[in-house]
Amino acid sequence: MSSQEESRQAPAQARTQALDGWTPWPAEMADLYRRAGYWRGDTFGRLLRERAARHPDRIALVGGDRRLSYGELDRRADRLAAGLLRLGLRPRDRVVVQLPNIAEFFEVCFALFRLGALPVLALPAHRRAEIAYFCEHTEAVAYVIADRDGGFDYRELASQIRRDVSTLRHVLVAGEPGEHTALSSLDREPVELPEPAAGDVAFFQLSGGSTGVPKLIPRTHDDYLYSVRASAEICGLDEGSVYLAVLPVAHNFTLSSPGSLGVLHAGGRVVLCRRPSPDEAFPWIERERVTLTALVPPLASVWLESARAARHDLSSLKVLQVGGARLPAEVARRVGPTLGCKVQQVFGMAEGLVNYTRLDDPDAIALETQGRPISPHDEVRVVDDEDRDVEPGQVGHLLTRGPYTIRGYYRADAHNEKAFTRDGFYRTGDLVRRTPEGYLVVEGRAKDQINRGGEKIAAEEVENHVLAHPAVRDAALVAMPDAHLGERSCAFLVARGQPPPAREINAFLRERGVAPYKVPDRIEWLDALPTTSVGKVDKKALRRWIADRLAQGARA
Ligand code: OOB
Repeated sequence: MSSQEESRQAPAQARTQALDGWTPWPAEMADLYRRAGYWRGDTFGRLLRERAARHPDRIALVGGDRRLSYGELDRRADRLAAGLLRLGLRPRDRVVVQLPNIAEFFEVCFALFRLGALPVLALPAHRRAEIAYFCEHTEAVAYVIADRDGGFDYRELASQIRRDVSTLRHVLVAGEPGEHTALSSLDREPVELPEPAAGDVAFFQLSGGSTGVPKLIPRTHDDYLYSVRASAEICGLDEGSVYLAVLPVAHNFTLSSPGSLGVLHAGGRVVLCRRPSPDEAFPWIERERVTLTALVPPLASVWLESARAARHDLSSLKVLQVGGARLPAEVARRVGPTLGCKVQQVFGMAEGLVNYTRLDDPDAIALETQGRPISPHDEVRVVDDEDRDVEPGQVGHLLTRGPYTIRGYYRADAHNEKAFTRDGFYRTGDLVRRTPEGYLVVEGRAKDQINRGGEKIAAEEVENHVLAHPAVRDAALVAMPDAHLGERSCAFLVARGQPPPAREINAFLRERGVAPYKVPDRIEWLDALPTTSVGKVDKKALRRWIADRLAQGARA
């Protein structure tokens, strides 16, 4: 085959050098995933182009008072890409994107995909500490924000970040730009842009994490689009699907499981909801005849409560997905009778692997398991502390590798040694058991993390922030049970001298720019932290102590 023919047949495979700090799949696995038809050489930019060509006038996005057709979204992505190029952005430049659930999120992401620049998807709750880290670690050249959201002014945060991060050249604002650049000003005649390679990194997700600093997850067009396509199929999406994005759009669950991208892939409609409360979501469901949405367990409970007295017509809902944290079977059982739709459990992770209960599963599976993997090529192992497979049905550590699970975090060599096995399995940190039918039940967690109603808090990260306070000598953050959120965080602290009031510690953390959900829900002062026989902090004892204490309080 001449080289010309080769490049015509597989333009997306025309690889340049891999992005530094990224761990690609071994060549033989990449071949396998291509041969199996999982990796098709498609890109996000082309996906939108094709859908827009097929049905330009159909509505793709609804949010606030905006309604964008596929054709309009496609054009806007082209014009914004041209504007970004003119501004000086280049392929592979990293761009931290922190937007609420508004149409601009998709305009910006698709524009960056077209340009080959790499979005780093931050969450609206992140503050100075997290954003500065993402910008520094990725050497981001631009930061995209909304002017204000939920009473918070992102422009002020951006001004601080610009002062602190030397690589950052542009702050782009959806809405009133203040001293920054308005996104709406970046509108140029489309220009011809080279297609990024499908096997290359397309963007970064964030890890819930369990270490001192957050980890970044590089996802390729090939791997992510496979998970999107397969998810859309498992969830039965088609052109009539209407998805309500309630959780933050940038989260893996909302974005791709099957989420907004799954619905855009299927030619359906994405409705963007700014707040997850029933007050805001229910009217959208009625007005747009929403068929599918995704919630974390605490929100599902709140919705079920409100739905009983709802004045809105929710009858269009066919599937309610719940994931991000363990859904109690009692809550799962109430979904059908209360909302008149199916419940689907989703156990996924930004690193890759996503499990779904299937829509035709019997209740015993749909209500009591967290689903099974997307792909026949998702390899799942359940092992003991020495990485030996446990007996079938026993609880162990979940390890996984496959066609859409990363082989390493971005620029994190030392951590990758621990987070992945030598043969490339990701250590999820979850404790699971596998049913005879191959479904997973999440039984607990071995990672040092708090799952606060689906929001993940890395204990070490918060401990490091608390330890920066001059009055704190020692710190351990653990999960405590909570009737509503499942878990909340409790910080056990040892003072140097007189312990300051808890509110002083919390104010200190806010001042350091730590995201509000990471600020401890409770602080307990001790003379010393308990230790295990090998001298490590005995977090098990701390968890037991606070759980007992709360149980006593509840009885009293
Ligand atoms: C999702 O992704 P992340 O990256 O925020 O968090 C992943 C972790 C898992 O390792 C597990 O510890 C926990 O969240 N988790 C669940 C769960 N779903 C996630 N634990 C128990 N039951 C579940 N159903 O949370 C995520 C990504 C894609 C789809 C859905 C959730």
